[in-house]
Amino acid sequence: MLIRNAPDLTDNDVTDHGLYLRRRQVIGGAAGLGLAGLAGSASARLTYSRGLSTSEKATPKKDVTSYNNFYEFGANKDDPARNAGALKARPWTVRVDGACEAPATFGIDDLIKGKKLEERIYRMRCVEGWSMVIPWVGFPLKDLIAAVKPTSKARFVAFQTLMRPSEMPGQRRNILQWPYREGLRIDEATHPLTLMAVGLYGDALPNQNGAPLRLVTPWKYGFKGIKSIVRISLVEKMPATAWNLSAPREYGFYSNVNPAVDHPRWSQATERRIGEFRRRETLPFNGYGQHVADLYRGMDLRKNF
Ligand SMILES: Nc1nc2c(c(=O)[nH]1)N[C@H]1C(S)=C(S)[C@@H](COP(=O)(O)O)O[C@H]1N2
Ligand SMILES: [Mo]
Repeated sequence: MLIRNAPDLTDNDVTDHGLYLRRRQVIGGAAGLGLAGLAGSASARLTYSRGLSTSEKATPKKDVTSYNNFYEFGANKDDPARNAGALKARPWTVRVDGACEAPATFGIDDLIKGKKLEERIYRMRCVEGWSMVIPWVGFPLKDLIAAVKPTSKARFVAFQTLMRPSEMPGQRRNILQWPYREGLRIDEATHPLTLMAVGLYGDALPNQNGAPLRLVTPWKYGFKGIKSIVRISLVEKMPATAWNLSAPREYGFYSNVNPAVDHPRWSQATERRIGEFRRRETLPFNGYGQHVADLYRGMDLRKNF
């Protein structure tokens, strides 16, 4: 899986000691802010693998937490940071159901407890043509899917965001069909790169970034990374997704980053890395092709955009 000569990936999965200590300090400090769920009683065993992380410079935390897309809180980039304080991210439950033998409703802190959290520094490419490098903390989605024992009918995974217009002003307007929905094929969902993020820069996720739990699929456009998830369903048929329902010609189900397939209204060949002046070239699968290209072997990626 890991390619040794990949320039931006480390070639092993061992814990980086400096990082391990630094993160333990950060998490220890965070515990007092009500983030005990991230630390847990087994904090001594927390390891932050860097095996799948990029070594590119992370985008400053200030930008990651103030330049956001989260339409439930408004359509401008600064709306989420301004309005998401109203969201109550505790208590919080996540229902995992559908084609599985052991459907369950997890309290968010129980879900996080006992998970080996990892730091994953991933590139994120928004379909609008900008990008960031974000140090997430989370666990592989495949671990959660395995816990509910999927049946052979589980061919896709459908995700839903919280529906709570009282705390999410954007949901009082029909900008999208609420709740926000996303989906993955089961092999995409169980791919080692696919992360359930619960933290950012070593702290619990800020509300504007999708607290308390959001999806991260770094080889796909950012909108696949659905925020503030309350339901994950294993399903037989390809599920509906919010952006595809809204503009099917512009946003397909797969939404893999692809510089060769333009958005109907703009080119996808280049991107603006937040904090940089000159645009850079966009890479196929956002630079993760050596990990994920096999998932799409034989598929026409123009048709399946
Ligand atoms: N529920 C929900 N999830 C969402 C969105 C949204 O509007 N609502 N926007 C998406 C888009 S377009 C992007 S680019 C990323 C942005 O994530 P960030 O703000 O944490 O960088 O979140 C995605 N997840
Ligand atoms: Mo986006």
